[in-house]
Amino acid sequence: MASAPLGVAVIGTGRMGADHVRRLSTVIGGARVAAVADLDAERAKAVAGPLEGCTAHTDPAAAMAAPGVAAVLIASSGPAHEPALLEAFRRGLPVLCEKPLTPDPGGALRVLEAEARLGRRLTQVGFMRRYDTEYVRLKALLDGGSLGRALFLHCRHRNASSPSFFTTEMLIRDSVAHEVDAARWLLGQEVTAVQVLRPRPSSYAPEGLGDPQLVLCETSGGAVVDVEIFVNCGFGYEVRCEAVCERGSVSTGAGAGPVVRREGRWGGEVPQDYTERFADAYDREVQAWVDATRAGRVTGPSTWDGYAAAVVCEAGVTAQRTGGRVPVELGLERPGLYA
Ligand code: ISE
Repeated sequence: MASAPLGVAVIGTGRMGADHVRRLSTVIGGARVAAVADLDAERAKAVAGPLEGCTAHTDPAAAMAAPGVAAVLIASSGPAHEPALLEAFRRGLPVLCEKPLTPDPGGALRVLEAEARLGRRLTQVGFMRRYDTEYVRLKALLDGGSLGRALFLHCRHRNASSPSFFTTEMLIRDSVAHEVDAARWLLGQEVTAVQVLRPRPSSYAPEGLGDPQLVLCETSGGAVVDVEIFVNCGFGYEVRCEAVCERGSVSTGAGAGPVVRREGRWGGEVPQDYTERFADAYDREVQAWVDATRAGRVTGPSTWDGYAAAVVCEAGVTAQRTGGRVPVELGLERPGLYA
């Protein structure tokens, strides 16, 4: 493995991008932030300022061209991912791209085709649940076979509140995208159909936001996945998954924090957001990317996984609108590059 730290250009310095800059600079080993880009020049400068040798840009391409950059971490908003990915491919730079790969299947397909033309993988998609200790154990138990075949995944995905720009479609494309990837990965199956049930929105949901919803997915191996998505639950951040199998069940996300007994009551804390709940998973994800990149490899969730998630989410958005059961057509076989 090369000894020089990997110089990373971080594209997007909002909440997730800034958290990854902190992680690359102070938590994990073998990397440094060589450049950052953000449409907000002041924000980019503020993030780059304390970091030695880090330049600030408003143009992602300029950040990728900056001295010392050997890899790219894309953490800008979903619609900005496609041009940034294509630019990284043009420069032959390995990429860690936050989810969603792109918000729409058309964009994901163009990215897939561009990577296929290169004939090698350059992209790891930021589905960080695959690096969460409990999810990793859940997968090992399912793969081990002692519980038999998985029949159901019961998932709950709750955010304390949603940002002001959040739309009803984003409940699927931005939030449930995680469960779509987790289900495909945990079960080793594709999602074949989606339905969405929409209760009367919570009176605490922002005007016009259809929150919460229940998303039902059928899979190629005959399992059913149900996802409660509730992005203004008020009390905190909660992600749970229970796999019900033929001979037992496994559940994750119950919260194993310290339990306090005081004045006749007992209780603990609920994390308030994903950067807190999945902090360890993000650390492992980014460390795995840096290690693989320095060793000249690309691992983890691929462009194919990002494409498949985008196609399932598109079906989910159609199901939101129509109220019907929407079959999922991936439209192409998994290319050999992603075997
Ligand atoms: C956000 O973008 C994430 O990725 C979080 O994990 C998810 O819980 C949240 O709903 C999304 O908006």
